[in-house]
Amino acid sequence: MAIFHPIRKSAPCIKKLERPILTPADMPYESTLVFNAGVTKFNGKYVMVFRNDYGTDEERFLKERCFPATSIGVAVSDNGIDNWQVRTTHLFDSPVTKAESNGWIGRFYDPRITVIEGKPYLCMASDSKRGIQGVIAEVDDNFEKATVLSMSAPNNRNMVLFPERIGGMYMRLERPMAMYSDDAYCFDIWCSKSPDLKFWGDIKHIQRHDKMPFSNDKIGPAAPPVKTEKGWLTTFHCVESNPEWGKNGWEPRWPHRYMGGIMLLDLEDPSKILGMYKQPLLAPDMPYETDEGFRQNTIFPGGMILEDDGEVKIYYGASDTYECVATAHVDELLKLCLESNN
Ligand code: BMA
Repeated sequence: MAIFHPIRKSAPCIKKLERPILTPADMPYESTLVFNAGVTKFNGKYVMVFRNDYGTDEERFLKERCFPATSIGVAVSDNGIDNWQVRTTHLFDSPVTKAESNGWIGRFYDPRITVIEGKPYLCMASDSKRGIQGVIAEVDDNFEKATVLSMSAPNNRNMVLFPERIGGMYMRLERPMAMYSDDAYCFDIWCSKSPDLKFWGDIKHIQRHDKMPFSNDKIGPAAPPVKTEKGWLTTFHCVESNPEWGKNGWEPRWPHRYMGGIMLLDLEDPSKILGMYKQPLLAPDMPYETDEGFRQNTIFPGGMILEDDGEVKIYYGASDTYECVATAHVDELLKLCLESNN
């Protein structure tokens, strides 16, 4: 096991399970990596929409250096923890056709789910030779068919929708990738508004990637925000890079550690941060996060559910290989965000 310094640990209030909750071995179809899922509670069931990369394995990947195909799969569970029933059909498979994507050919990945006014929507990233766009799609109530509503301009990889309109407008967090900033690149978190989920504007800057206390590289929105009395509780991912971190998974070099952070945004104006935990909420510290899989030390949260009893389930991809869940009480998470000496 590679030990990275400084050592980072998940917040003390976080409970993780012994093993991931969904893996490539659980798939009824070809699968190499199952990760970066969105999860919601819908009509009494937990619905997970996940990324499935397939068409290679470790040996082939080392020669060809690519994942030829990605599909977006669906799994359903009664308790959000185990017994996930994986559907045999996908919402999307690559290459995504022109008809499915308003003229796009490529792949969709990293889905997040938000239910707004009783209707589920997906945010995804899409790749092509002309850049990365953020995709918003509506999904039918059975999670059998998704239809693209809008796509952002390149390059914008991480978008999440708020679960209700704020001041009459739909809102999203997003992470455009600016190339001509005063830094070599500028991967910050922004937020914008829309009257109809298609036209987006009134963009406001939220958080700089280069002002993070425990990372020094990109940041981006993670799971869709959850409403609490104190504000919008929301996770983000952040990347710590160090050229000395060499082999860290299948590739000869992967000098990065991805972690999950948590912050609280103002209920009426979510472009205002009310508080942020100054340490990682989720750091890679379980063997399946540090010692197994494609890209080790990679935590990528995509789903967060607040239960009636105050338990928060946080779903995240680990090692770009598995889907996992961690839990914490909402009061503890709020305390992390609001207590200044963290
Ligand atoms: C990001 C995305 C994610 C992935 C992460 C770590 O840029 O591609 O899907 O989890 O890198 O590999």
